[in-house]
Amino acid sequence: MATAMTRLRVRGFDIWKSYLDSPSQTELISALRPVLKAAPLFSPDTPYGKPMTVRMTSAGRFGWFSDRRGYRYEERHPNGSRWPEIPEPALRIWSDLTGLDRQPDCCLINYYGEGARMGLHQDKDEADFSFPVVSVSLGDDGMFRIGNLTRAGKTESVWLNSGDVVVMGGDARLTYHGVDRIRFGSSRLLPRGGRLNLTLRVVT
Ligand SMILES: O=C(O)CCC(=O)C(=O)O
Ligand SMILES: [Mn+2]
Repeated sequence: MATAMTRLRVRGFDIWKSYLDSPSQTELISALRPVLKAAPLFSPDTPYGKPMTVRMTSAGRFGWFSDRRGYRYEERHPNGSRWPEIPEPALRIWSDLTGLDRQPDCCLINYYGEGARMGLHQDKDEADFSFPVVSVSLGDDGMFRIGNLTRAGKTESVWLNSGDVVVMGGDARLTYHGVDRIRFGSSRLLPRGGRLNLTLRVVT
C-alpha cells in the first residue's frame, strides 16, 4: 500500500513525507539517467583540499562547484560541456510546491554511496535568498540534521526516505543543515544502492 503524504514542519523547513509515490520516483530516476550520462558524477574538492564524500553533478544553466578556490556556480561541467537541462519531473515538483513562475536554474544532484555524508552548512552561494530551496530524496534513507541560523546551538534530526521533499524557505532559508549518514541498502530504487538528492535552486 502506498503511504499517504504528510507535511512536517521542523524549524521552518517544510518536510513533505512521501511526496512522490513509487511510480513518480521511478519516473524521476528515468529522467535523471540521461543527465548523469551527459554530466557524470564527480567528487569536488572542498576549499580545504579534501575531496567530498558525496559525488555530485548538476543540471540547469548553473552547476554548483567547489575546489581550492572556493564554493561557486559554474556554467560548465568539469568535462567542458554545458550542464544538461533540468528534467521536467523535477521542474514540476518545484512549480507544484513553490507556486512560483520563476524556474530554478540549478538542479544539484548529490549521490551518497556507502559512508558518504554532508557536514552542517548553509546554502548561501545564490544571489537572492527570497527564493526557496527544494530538495528531493531518492533511494536509501538519509539522516537529515537541522540546526539554526548560526552554526551553534542544538540541532534536530529527521530521517528522509525515498520520495520525501524538503522546502527550505522564508525565515529558514539560511538555516544550517546536513546529512549525517545514510542507511546503505535500505531502498531498492537504485540498482546499486545509495541515496540521490536533488537540490533545486534559483542562482541569479
Ligand atoms: O542531501 C541532502 O538531503 C541535502 C543536500 C544539501 O543540503 C545540499 O546539497 O546543499
Ligand atoms: Mn544544503
